[in-house]
Amino acid sequence: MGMRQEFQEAREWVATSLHFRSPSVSMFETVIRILGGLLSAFELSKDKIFLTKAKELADKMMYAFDQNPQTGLPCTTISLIGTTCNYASWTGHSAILAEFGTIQLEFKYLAYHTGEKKYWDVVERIMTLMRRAEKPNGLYPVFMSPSTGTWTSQKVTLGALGDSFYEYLIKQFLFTKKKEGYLREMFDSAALAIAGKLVQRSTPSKFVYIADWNGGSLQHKMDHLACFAGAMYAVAAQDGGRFDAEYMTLADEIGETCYKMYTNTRSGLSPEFVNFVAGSDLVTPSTAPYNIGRPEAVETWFYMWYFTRDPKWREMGWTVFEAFERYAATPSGWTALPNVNDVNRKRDDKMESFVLAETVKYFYLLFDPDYPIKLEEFVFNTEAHPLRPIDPM
Ligand code: DMJ
Repeated sequence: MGMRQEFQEAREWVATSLHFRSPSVSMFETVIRILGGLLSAFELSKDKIFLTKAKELADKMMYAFDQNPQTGLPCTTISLIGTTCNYASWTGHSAILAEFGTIQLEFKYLAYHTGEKKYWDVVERIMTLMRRAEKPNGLYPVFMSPSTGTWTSQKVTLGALGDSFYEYLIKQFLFTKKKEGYLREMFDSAALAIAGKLVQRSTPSKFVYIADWNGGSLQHKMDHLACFAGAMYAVAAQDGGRFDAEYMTLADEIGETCYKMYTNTRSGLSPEFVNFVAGSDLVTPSTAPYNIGRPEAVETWFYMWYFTRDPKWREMGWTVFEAFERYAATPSGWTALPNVNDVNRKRDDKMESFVLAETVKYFYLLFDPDYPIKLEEFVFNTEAHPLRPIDPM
């Protein structure tokens, strides 16, 4: 963005004042946001301080992979000043698919650039576990026992708890320069299972959505989180492969539905999820009417614009950008709305870090004519931190 002076100031802060001292953090969030951010800053600046700090952080997390010798699945909550390691009680002390399956790009990149294969091995072991795991209906349930490696739930979702595992199958394949065919195969078979089992159409308008599966039946709802799937299918459709046309059609339809999630409300901002009710298309739920500036819809519109240059994606993006500016903007950032249909409600006094890392970045890229970041040259981690592909180790 040309913000070189701001970057230098941030660089000095990282060099002198960034310390990793939290006694309790989410392993996954720390990897995708902090480790991923440091590695991407290294990628784009080539300044070694970012790699050094990334290694310092990763070294404080490595013990999390040693707690369950049979599976190597890392704990979900860890300490950066000790070796406390926990799995959340609300999951029945299970490991979470979207968490242990969305740390691979970061650890592999660190391994490659430090030459230390141990960072590669800890996350590749998880991929081997997934490759061999039983896949009900060709899909991956959201919880796994870290001690035995068996699934502890039957729920399957492209929303919370499942989402970015699927994204990292195709992104890992691209990230290692398409040299690891097993990742493409794992992605294609999961992507086709999603299309066959979870993809539904609403009535009366026939909007495409991705339902959840609870082990016995479909739940006709779609998290805003699941809107990333449009970008995922689009990125997977660029290889001249067998399923490119189907993937692009699905990506287009998901991008359209996710736009409806915004235009369907009074503020023009999407709720956290929508229910699909027969005869009424999509309905904002009373249990989650809030918007916290999530990025997944604009992520899909950006990828679709990049690959198709269809102006409709920019038009959608602009409409939603204006809604954010109108209802979420404050003098210091975009804040959260507790109810997207009640714009007079007092707004929350906080902004998630993904608003700048992802949402605003995707808006910027959607309208940037110069494309400094080319999707042919970079793979974005799930927090939108660009990394250049590496050779497998
Ligand atoms: C982000 O932190 C990442 O995109 C993650 O994969 C899922 N959720 C948030 C934003 O909604």
